[in-house]
Amino acid sequence: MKKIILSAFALFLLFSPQAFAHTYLDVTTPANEEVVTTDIQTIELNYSGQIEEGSFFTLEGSDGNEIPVSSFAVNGGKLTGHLDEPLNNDTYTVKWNSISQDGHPLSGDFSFTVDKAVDEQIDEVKTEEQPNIQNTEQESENMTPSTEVVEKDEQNSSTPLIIAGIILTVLIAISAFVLWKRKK
Ligand SMILES: [Cu+2]
Repeated sequence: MKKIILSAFALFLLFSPQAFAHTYLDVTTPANEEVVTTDIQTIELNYSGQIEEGSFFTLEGSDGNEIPVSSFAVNGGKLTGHLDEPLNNDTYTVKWNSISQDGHPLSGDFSFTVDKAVDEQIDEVKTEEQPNIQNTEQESENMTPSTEVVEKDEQNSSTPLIIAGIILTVLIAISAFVLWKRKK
């Protein structure tokens, strides 16, 4: 009976190492399968216990190419990797290798996605704002043509159209004023 209990205990030790002094990966930033929408330049792995210096991870893009990690820092149970540049939009896999305080090597992987707003969209918003400002300065007559321009996204060809619109509006205003004065 004792033998059975002992071997059961041994099996338990073998298959559930996490329950003992052995360290395991607890929380990561970004988390597994997280979608990050901001610039990210550090990846943090928090373990259940202390890990040894020399713990590291590799970072792979969806094409399998490795993104260099410029430096690693081990602080108690925290492994931090710093990147030279913010990550581009892609899905990344972190393959980590750490040494638990009890000397056991640990490894595993997790992945996350970077999905930031693209710069081009910011530029479009900026150029769209300009004709709108001109609209508010004038009367509402000019609203329709310039909103059409914005929808077409033709930034370069929109400028002469807007100028023509301004001239037209001014001409209409002048002739309306002249007509109104004559009637008086
Ligand atoms: Cu262990």
